[in-house]
Amino acid sequence: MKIKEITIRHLKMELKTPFSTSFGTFLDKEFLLLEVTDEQGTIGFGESVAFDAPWYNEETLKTNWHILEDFLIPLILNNKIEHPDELEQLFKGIRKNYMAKSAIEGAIWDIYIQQTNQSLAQALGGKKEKIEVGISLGIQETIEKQIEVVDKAVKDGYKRIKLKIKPGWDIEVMRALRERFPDMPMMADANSAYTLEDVDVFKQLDEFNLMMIEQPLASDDIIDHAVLQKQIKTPICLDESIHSFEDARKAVELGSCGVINIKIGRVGGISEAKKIHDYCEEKGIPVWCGGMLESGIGRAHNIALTSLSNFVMPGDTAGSSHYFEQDIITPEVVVEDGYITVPQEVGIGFKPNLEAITKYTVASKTYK
Ligand code: OSB
Ligand code: MG
Repeated sequence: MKIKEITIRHLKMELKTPFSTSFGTFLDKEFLLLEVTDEQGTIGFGESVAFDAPWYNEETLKTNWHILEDFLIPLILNNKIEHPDELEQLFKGIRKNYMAKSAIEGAIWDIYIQQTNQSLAQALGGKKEKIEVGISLGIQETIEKQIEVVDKAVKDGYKRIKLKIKPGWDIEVMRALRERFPDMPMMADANSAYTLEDVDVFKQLDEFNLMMIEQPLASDDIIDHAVLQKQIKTPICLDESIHSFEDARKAVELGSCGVINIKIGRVGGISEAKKIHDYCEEKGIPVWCGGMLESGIGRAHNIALTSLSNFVMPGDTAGSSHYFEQDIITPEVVVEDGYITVPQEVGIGFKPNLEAITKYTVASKTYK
C-alpha cells in the first residue's frame, strides 16, 4: 500500500461516570483519532491512547500530534508499505513516543487486513471465538458506594473485577469487598502509588486472595518490583513499566512480575503487543489486555488481540455503553454474560460512525 492522506482528529467524549485512579480523575476521554487513506482509497482508523495530561505516562495528545505531524507522518506519506510489521524498522530513528506510533500502526493494520480479506483476529492468528471480559472500577467516595458499584458489575456478568487502590484506600476497602464477594475473581491496580516502604500493605493484601496486584511501584521500575514480588504471594502484574518486548523480557527474567497487562498503545502497536504475547506464552507468563478508556476503534483492536491464546485472563475491555452515551463505531461493543464475540468478518469488525466522530471532534487537520 502507498499512503496518500492522513487526517488527525482530536475527539472529546464525555464519560458516563467520572473515573478515579491514584493519579487523578477523568471526566472526559480526550484522544487523537487517525484516518489513513492509501492510493486505492482504502481507509484505516487508528486511535492514540495518550491522555490530555501526562499522568499515566509522559505522552499527551499534544505531544502525539507534534510527533505525528513533524516526524511520523512524513515517514509514512507516499511510502510503500507491504506489511504493518515494517513500521518498527521505519520508526526506529524516533525514540519512544509509542502511543503516537501505535495510532498509525493500528490504521495501517486496518488497511492491510481489508486488502488481504481478513479479520484482524485472523491476521494475528487469534483463534478464540469469544473473549472473557473484566471491568476496571474507579475509586469511590465511600466503601458503601464502592460495594454498590462492584455489585452492579458482578450482576452485569463481568468475569473479573479490578479495583483502583491508593494509600489510605487499600486494605480496608479490599477487606470489605472480599467479605461481600467471597468468590469473585478480584484484583487491585495501584498505578504506581506505592514504594518498597509499603511492603506491609501488600503483605496484608496477600490475605484477600487477589488474582494479582497491578503496578504497585514506580511507573518505570522493574527492580523494586522484583524485590517486592519475593516478599508477597500475590502475583504482581506490570502495566506502566512495560513499554516493549525488551522490557517484558527483562521483567520476566528478573522475576519482577507473574502476569503482564498488554496495552497496544503503551508498547507501540499491535505487532509489538503480539511479540510480547508470544514471548510470555513461551515463558508460562499469563497475559491480559489492558484498557485506556478507549473509543470503539481502539477497543476493536483490543478485542482482536485478546483472541490470541495466551490472553488467559479477562481484560479491561468492558462494553461501549459502560463508558459512553454513544460510541464512534457501529455496532457498539456489547458484553453478554461476561463475553465479547470476536468479529470474524473482513476488517476490524466494526464500522466507524462518521456522524458520531464529527459530533465529538474538537479539532482536525489533514496531511497529504
Ligand atoms: O492503569 O489500567 C490502567 C484507565 C486509564 C489509565 C490507566 C488505566 C486505566 C484503567 C481503565 O484501568 C481500563 C479501561 O476500562 O479502559
Ligand atoms: Mg493499570
